[in-house]
Amino acid sequence: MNITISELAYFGGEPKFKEKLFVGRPNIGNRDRLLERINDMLDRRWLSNNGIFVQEFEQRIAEHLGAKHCIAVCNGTIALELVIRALELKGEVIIPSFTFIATAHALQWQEITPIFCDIDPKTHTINPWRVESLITPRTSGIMGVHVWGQPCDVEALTEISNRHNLKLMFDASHALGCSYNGEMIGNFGSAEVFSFHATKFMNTFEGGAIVTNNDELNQKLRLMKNFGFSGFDTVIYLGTNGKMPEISAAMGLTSLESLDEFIEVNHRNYHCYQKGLADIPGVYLFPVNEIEKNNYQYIVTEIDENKAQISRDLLIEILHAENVIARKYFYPGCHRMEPYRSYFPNAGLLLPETEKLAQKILILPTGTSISEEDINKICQIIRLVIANPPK
Ligand code: T4K
Repeated sequence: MNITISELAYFGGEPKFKEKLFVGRPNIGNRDRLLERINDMLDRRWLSNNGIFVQEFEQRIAEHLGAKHCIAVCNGTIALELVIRALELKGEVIIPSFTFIATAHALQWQEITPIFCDIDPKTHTINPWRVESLITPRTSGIMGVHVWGQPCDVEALTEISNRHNLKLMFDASHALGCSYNGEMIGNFGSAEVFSFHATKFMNTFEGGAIVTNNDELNQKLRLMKNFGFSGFDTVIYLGTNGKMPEISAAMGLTSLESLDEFIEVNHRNYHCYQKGLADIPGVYLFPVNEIEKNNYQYIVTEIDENKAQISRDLLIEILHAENVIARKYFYPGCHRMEPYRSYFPNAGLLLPETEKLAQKILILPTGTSISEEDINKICQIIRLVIANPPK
């Protein structure tokens, strides 16, 4: 691609991509296997309520993570709500503000106040040293988020929660297939929650799972996700409908069969971006710690406006005009979204790193729908724009 700045779509040229390139385009496994499973499901007329696909899916996830129990549910948000309730969290729970809004809403939905903690700018995850200063007599727990699959400082958070007698859980929505100190995410805190939403690198259309090594919690969660039923006519616990349908588990089993391939493609794409973005002033690719296992599902960059001499927002507009639908996850931070913005209008004062990162973050497309050629073109566009910053 040999073009000048004036040929970019933002300045009146043709978009360099005919089709939109999305962050979070679903990865699809083997279609024939999926359709076979769907036909089997239809033949058996078993569509939900702990069918054989859900049971097999739970077993495969638990095996993959080396954990005792996996409880499959209908989405990641319900999974968070169930764990919060099963752990009997109340009062206040400390979470990062730099996360998808579901992390905060899952608490507030149950009238528990999310207390927003700042992040460590090097890892984008909750800063354990800031957590401690936010603990009050109303605090009942801490929820870390392994954002981008980058593990929290699990050791420090475990130590703090033990010392203050607080419950610890993790929102691991991004972290399937990632490890911390060589152990798979899924094995930390009282429980960890995964999302298998369509936009996650492994999807079940909609879906989620709770993974725990705690037998009692497992039993409780299994009751809670099915209205508290313990038999045909017996309800022994308060519950909701959190069940994963069979069609989602069919997709999940099929996706799991291609998991290694999805990760390999994401890995290849990450290295392609690494090369393509190298030495562009003001563009920083968030590094993946390659000593651990990773899923590489988000291409995370930070744009330093001073060095790049263009605002992150203008760069996004230019990319969108080219049909590269880059995203600003998780701008502007939960504390600046309702209802939290109204509850805590000055929360930003205690969240300087979150505020800074939210202004710089830019997520680029990856996954099996993106080719190396696409990535090279995206990087060339960014390089061209930054070499010729629009006034
Ligand atoms: N905790 C964390 C840390 C999370 O990131 C999430 C979800 C949750 C909890 C809750 O888990 P779930 O209850 O969702 O299981 C998307 C996803 O909807 C959300 O699941 C995800 N995090 C979040 C990071 O991203 P949006 O509002 O950005 O979605 P949307 O509709 O803009 O789609 C994202 C992109 O994907 C678009 O550019 C288009 C593309 N897309 C989307 C869908 C649904 C496709 O190409 N095909 C599709 O089928 O939230």
